[in-house]
Amino acid sequence: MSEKDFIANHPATIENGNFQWSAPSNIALVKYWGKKANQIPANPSISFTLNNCKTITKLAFAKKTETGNFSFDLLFEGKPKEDFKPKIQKFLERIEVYCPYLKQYHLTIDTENTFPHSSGIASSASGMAALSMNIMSLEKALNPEMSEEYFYQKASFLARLGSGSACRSVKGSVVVWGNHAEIEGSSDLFGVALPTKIHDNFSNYQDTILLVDKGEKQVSSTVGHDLMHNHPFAEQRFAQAHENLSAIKTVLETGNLEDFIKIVESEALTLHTMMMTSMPYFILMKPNTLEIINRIWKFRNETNIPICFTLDAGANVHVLYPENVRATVLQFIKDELLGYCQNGQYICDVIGTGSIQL
Ligand code: 2P0
Repeated sequence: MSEKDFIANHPATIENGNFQWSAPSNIALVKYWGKKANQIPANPSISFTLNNCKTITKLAFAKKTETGNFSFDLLFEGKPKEDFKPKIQKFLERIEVYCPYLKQYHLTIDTENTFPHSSGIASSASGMAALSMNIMSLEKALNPEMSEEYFYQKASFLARLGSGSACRSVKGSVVVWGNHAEIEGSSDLFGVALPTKIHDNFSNYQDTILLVDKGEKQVSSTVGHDLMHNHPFAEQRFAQAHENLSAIKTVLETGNLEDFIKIVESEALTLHTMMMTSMPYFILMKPNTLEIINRIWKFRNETNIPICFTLDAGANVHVLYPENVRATVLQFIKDELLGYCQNGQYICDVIGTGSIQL
């Protein structure tokens, strides 16, 4: 598939209607950090799709007479939210060439998250994915012949243009985004479900998100990605991501949790190392992030329970572990880790399957 395959030319034959989709957040195991023009990733990444942290978006559309500009209202939890509008406007402009029919409609986008606003959990992945699913439902209504494969590929393609990681929140439990020599069908343009059988060790894999710092992001992801241009270690990092993706593909097939832990924790620390070694430089962890990591390592050494951590571009910690140790790990988290969380807050999540039409 190339970009041109995603250009739609369907007349806007429907007067009005509405759709509603939920889309989950995702947590990267091999991280996307650095991008080229047009939201093309500098390296391939892979993520677990989450289940409970999600955005629910309703899109209502009504034909209008003036078609020169985009026209939309943006509601967050039912109330107008002006400060979200510029991001949506930019997104619509980016996808205009692929979805020209959108200018024929007035759109009402009504969106909400299942996780607390400003929890430090990025809503851009789930938000852009949920909006893209709705847009594709509209496109499918205009073009009922569309195949299911195309529907999901283009939804992921559009989501990527909104926010890179959003393309991994469309379909599948383990999603790869970015060309990788050993993963058939992988693409820089959209995410694809890892096309191999995942070992049972990863069924219902748990992700408990410890909210260490719920404040505004210190560095936007756009700025962060940008810092990989002219970064002294960029080329080595991009090569390493390809190697780690090869290795984790094998791990996901064989169920080797020891190797899983090594790759996932190393990826998280590498992401943060890139931020510490860029110019300007940033430390995105907080003291409590390090306390939690040390507690996790101590617990793992003492119990041999295969729990590990990963991080996004912030201070919160994602604690990953298999379902069969859930009770023990949750007790450990409550006893030893919640004291390091802001107001003791955490979110229990589990690997999910992607977007759902409601
Ligand atoms: C990831 N992150 O793979 C990496 C790891 C955060 C840490 O993708 O500029 O919001 O919208 O394409 O997707 C966060 O960056 O960036 C991110 P844009 P995005 O999940």
